[in-house]
Amino acid sequence: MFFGQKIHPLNFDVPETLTLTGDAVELSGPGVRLQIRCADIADGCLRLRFEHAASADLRQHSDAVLPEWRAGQPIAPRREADAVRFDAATGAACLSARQLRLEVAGFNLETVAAGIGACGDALLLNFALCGVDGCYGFGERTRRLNKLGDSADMLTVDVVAVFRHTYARDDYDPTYVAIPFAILKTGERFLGLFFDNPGRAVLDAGKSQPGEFWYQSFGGVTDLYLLAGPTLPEVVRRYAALTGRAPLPPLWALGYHQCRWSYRSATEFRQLVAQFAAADLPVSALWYDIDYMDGFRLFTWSRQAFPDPAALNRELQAAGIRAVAIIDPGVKREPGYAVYDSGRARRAFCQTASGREYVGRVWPGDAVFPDFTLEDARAWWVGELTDFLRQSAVDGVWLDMNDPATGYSRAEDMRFAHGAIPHDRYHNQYAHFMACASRAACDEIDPEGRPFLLTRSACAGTQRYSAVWTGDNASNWKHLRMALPCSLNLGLSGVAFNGPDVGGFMDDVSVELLVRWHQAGCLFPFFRNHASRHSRQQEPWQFGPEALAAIRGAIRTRYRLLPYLYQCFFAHWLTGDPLIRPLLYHYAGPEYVDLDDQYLVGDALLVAPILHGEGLGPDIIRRGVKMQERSILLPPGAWFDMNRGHWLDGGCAVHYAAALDELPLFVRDGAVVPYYAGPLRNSCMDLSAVELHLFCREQAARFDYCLDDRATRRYECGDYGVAGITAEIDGDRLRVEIAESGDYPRETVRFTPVVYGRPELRKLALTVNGRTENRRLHAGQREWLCREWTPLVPDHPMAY
Ligand code: MIG
Repeated sequence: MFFGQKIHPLNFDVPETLTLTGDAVELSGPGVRLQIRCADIADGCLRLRFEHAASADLRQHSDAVLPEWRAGQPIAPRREADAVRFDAATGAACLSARQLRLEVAGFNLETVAAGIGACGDALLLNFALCGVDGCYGFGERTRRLNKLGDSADMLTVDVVAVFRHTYARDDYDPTYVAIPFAILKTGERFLGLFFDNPGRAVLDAGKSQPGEFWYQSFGGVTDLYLLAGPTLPEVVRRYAALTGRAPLPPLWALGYHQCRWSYRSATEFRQLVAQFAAADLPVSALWYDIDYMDGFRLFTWSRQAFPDPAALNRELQAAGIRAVAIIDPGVKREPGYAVYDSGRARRAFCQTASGREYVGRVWPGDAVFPDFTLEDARAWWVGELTDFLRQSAVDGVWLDMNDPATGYSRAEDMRFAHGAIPHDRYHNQYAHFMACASRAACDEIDPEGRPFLLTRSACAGTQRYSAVWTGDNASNWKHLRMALPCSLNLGLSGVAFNGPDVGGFMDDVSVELLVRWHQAGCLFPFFRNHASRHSRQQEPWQFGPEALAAIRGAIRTRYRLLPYLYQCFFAHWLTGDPLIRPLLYHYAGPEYVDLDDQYLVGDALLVAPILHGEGLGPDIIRRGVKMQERSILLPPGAWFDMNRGHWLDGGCAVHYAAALDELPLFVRDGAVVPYYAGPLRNSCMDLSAVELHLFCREQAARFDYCLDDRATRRYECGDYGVAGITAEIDGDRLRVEIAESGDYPRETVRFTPVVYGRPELRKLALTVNGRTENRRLHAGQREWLCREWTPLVPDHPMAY
């Protein structure tokens, strides 16, 4: 089968009769015997299970859903004339031989005529898209945010390898990630459809047949989870509860990352440290791409280039910089190479149907692949990876080529469980189980700490183990533009911790593109500059002082806002809300349905990056400075413009011109933005003192600030507190209330209010927790983007 091909609906057999057998409903006819069961999973979550009764393997091989939700409460079908109903508190499913009707939280969905069918082990569900005006999710995708009129092939692939001449386009499909999750929108009601089947599947939202949503799985069990809204956040939160949320990352992982394929020697790493310092740029991690290895042998180092990796990495750590190393799954097939020998002895590698070790051809040449679905193979991997990380003092793990890329060999011959399970059952989950085992290795090394892992391929649920980057993009404006909807949809699909290669991976970046990409991405959850070995160097200082200054503004802004980003991660862990969000996450109206060239970070910041340059879009000259112009939709309410330092009225679209060093960034009236005002020294940050930037024009500002040790995983057991912050301007007085609650020592963070209020309030008296402070607020200087702003700051540091 080629990419993009589907099974023609006319090739599906349609059931003709319905029978009831215990908890199951059987739909049958010539060529089709489907068993359907329904279960109540949780409040707002209902599951329909579709099994082919004649299939040889009736197990659900997916690891997407958290174990605690897998069983569910079976719902007994109730007969109703020629149909049956499954009724639950969340909603109902009504099934006849030829039709399925769903009613969940005010959202109705039904299959079209001949909309349920089977073609061998393939399953078809075709729904009518009556009144549906938006579709979101789909995991990591190209093209636009709204997937209505689009389709997605759920198959994980090494994109550049399979689209060798077309990788630079903005419409390739499939991608590295397969998450069969769709969120339908009708007016202001949303419904989530999660088709839990780890095998290849197609989701087509009206591309092949306008007005119809097609789901086709090519084999295996499909669990359709219906996730109630009615709002978009409710759907997203329910999906995240079902498949898991990202654990809190270490603080350093939230900083700026510098990568290239490859920095080739210890000398080069030391030079980078010096270059970052000379450029006055903080950096949190430097990355080892494949050339650190000895002949691409996993868990080895090229000793000429890196004589003492552990010493080098400790040296980096002392400078506040962490080291992340790439780990590919392919193990060089070389008798005598210890990793191969020990894996072979443990029978840890994937096999062909007849029981041979499956051989692919990737970086090390002929290579075998760990079967991460086997507990014993995972245990072997944990041992090998643990030793490697320990001995080399590496801090983070970068999982690549796990789509899995097998190079010369066709992947279908790679089978699992010693050849017993066909490739398709675990193809899309290969990276998932690799990430699971790799995280276990990190846990082994530091059971109390927080690991950092990044993976290229992923499926539903992988967010529990690893962050995801969106793979090999290209240095062109289309790919910068596409990075927004791609990361936004990935976030709506449970993978909150994600981001693109900043600057673009393939091809040569230009000055403007590099600057604009840093600005667009500096508030993404994951922020890493990375380029291919064939591309020109694209470190921030490669293009002269003007570009460097602009990039510095973006990078430093990220570090200033790191406490806010950290709070967004905390909120994600608590609720499932993504970090970066399309505007329709919080604002209702038709103008937001397709809006994907601007985004929100949390609910307070609005980023509308410049996504064009070099004559490709409107540019103007103002006061002798070249600027790029774009239109920005500001939702209702007042927004503080961080470039110009004044309030704008929302509820309209504005034309905005931004010089090369400007990122259009706005803060909502009523927001509290935690800000780090201390010295910037790579990833060394003392967050025991944080400024609370209070944006109070008309609105009182509120925020729940989570307090924890920011380093261990004790928060998972409830060891964290919440500082409930409110701020209000009342006449000539600023009243701030900070009330701490929860299971954490009090007053471990010193908060200092900084006010962005109405300009007429030059001097405010300050009341904190009912106590009048004799400090007054004066105009002060704060660094935002490339500017210094003058909000009202206390005359000297304060505690409350
Ligand atoms: O065949 O390790 O997506 O980030 O630099 C290419 C080399 C293998 C693909 C990854 C890319 C990485 C590159 N890898």
